[in-house]
Amino acid sequence: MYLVTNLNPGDYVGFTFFIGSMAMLAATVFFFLERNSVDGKWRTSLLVSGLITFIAAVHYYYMRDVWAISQVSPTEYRYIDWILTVPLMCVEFYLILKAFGAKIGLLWKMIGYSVWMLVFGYFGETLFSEQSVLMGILSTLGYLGILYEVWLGSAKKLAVNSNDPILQQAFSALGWFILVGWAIYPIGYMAGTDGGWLSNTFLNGSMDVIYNIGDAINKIGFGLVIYSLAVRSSAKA
Ligand SMILES: *C/C=C(C)/C=C/C=C(C)/C=C/C1=C(C)CCCC1(C)C
Repeated sequence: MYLVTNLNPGDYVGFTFFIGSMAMLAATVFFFLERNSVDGKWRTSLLVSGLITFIAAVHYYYMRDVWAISQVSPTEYRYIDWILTVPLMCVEFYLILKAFGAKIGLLWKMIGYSVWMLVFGYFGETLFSEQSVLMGILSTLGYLGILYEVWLGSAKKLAVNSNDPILQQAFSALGWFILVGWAIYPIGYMAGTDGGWLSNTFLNGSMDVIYNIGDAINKIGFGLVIYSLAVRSSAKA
């Protein structure tokens, strides 16, 4: 049975779940259809962008209903979405870096860091919510690992040594998404977990709104940046 429940006035979490599900769906159609208008070497990147928003769209449909019916944060669906989409974002990175000579080991390292980050985040929101601060710190170590690879480590070195300015721009744009866009998530976590460092501020109760904004920026925005670089690089070729 499919239940339809109206949203309450002022239910911003509900609003953003609804907008999020539509935006992810529209972005998916866009990325899939635009694949044909770019150069061959960018097609896989656009395919992965579309898969990321597709996976998110499906989860948003579920999360939106869970929220509308029960007003409970759909933590499990959220983390199932992330455990699939964050590694795919690492794949996006790898696809760009492959042109610079990246080895598959770098992809596995980044996926390892992101799984670590998400597992401890999930623990902090659920099974070990009394230790949410400790879990958040452990999770952040994984995030720092990713940041290190991208800004200082082997990924950065590969990009610096390349001579393709458009690929370098793509790499640097994705680096900024990870530094600034991904930093939105720990803010949501600190606002929403028991004893979280922002749980006594005006942000209290807005964890899902913050996560939803983060997802729109990082999944759709990230895909659009890749799209625009792909279009520019195809026009030059
Ligand atoms: C599409 C979904 C994305 C890009 C999700 C990214 C999620 C994070 C970067 C989450 C990070 C967290 C921390 C760094 C500490 C607190 C716990 C998390 C999991 C919210």
